Amino acid sequence: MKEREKVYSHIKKGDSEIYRAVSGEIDRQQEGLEMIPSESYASRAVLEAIGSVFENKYSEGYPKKRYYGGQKYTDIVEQIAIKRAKKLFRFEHANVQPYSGSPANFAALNAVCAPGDTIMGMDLRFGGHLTHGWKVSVTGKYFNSAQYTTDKNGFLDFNEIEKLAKKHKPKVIICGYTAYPRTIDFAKFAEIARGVGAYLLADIAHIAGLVAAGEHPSPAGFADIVTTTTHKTLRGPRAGMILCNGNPSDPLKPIKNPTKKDLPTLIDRSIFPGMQGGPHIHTIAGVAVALKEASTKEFKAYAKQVVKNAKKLADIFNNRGLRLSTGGTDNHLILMDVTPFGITGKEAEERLEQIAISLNKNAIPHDPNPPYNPSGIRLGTPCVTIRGMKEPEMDILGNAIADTLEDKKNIRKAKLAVKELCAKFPLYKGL
Ligand code: DSN
Repeated sequence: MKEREKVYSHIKKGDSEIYRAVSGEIDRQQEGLEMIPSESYASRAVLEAIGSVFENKYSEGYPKKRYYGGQKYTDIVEQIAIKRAKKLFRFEHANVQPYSGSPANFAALNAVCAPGDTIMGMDLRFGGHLTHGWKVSVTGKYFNSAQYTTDKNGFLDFNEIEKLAKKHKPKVIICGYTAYPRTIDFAKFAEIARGVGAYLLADIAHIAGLVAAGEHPSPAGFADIVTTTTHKTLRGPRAGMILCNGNPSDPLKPIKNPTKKDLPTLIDRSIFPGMQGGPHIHTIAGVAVALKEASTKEFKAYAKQVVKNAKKLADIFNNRGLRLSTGGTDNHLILMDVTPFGITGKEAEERLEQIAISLNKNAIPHDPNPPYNPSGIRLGTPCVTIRGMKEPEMDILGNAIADTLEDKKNIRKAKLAVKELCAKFPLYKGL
């Protein structure tokens, strides 16, 4: 029996429709290249943890303070995840219960803001996230949202950010992005936040794996609150975390005039009972496994190569005269204006799908086109790096992408190049 049939034998027997979909998705992931920069491949150990019997367990509350019985092993798992998160990211407190990044962001804001308070994050169209105060998000409805943008080349403009902070006096300034290819200067943000008495929230979802491995400066020592997902460069399951400094106090004791030292309590209360019910302990088990993996030297080597690969791709694109936002990258992602090819981001995404590369259309800073049909594409290197690809493969890949964007006639040859790379760098080998 093939390993796949063995691993999924119960679904195969009990629900052939879902088995076919699972099997099809394994094939799709193995036979194509994933270049969406917010995606990665969880290890088999992480997959086993999230598929474990912790799935069956309710554990509302926090370790040693639960509302249900039978918590001997859930407490062990959550405490291990907390301990590993604190150590890896160098913060004194970690809440590992957020279901994902969006709830983590809302919970962090809800912890320190009352409805109507002002928050300030980057405009979605420039690389911010919905939950950084964009108008259709609850964070843009529930709070008063001021938004900053970038300069004309796509770089953070700290003069503008400081000016806006002084004007709007936000309670929270948010840094951290979904489409920013450059290093974030957390020290500069902290200075601006201090100057206006704001909390600094760093959403490091995209770069968490790079931060863990020392490939991007850490927000530790600068940000008051850090939010992150665990499934992007960090390579864990789909979940979120919130980090801050201090120790939680008595959960039942009211806090009259909260200060920074109350952040752990405020954040814990905001997650539960504020926003969520029972934590997904099976996912937290996967987070714990991923955090252990992220502290290894193999992970450090992966994170280093992610950045090297992105830089190599950017070099290839630049050599071929393609237009990159900010002119290149310092991290895992590249934002490219595809309009010089006479196509939009949507068409570029569709064309690259034909050569089995998944990436996403994306607005570029100061984009004249609407978000559903923007001028750019966003691509990243975590997944191809996990498969073992290095600079020579980026050469092949970069040229295949550029050829495809340049002329539809090149699709056949580019598709073959991608197919060869997939075969040479297998994913979940044997599955
Ligand atoms: N959806 C994520 C991304 O692709 O960047 C952000 O949450």
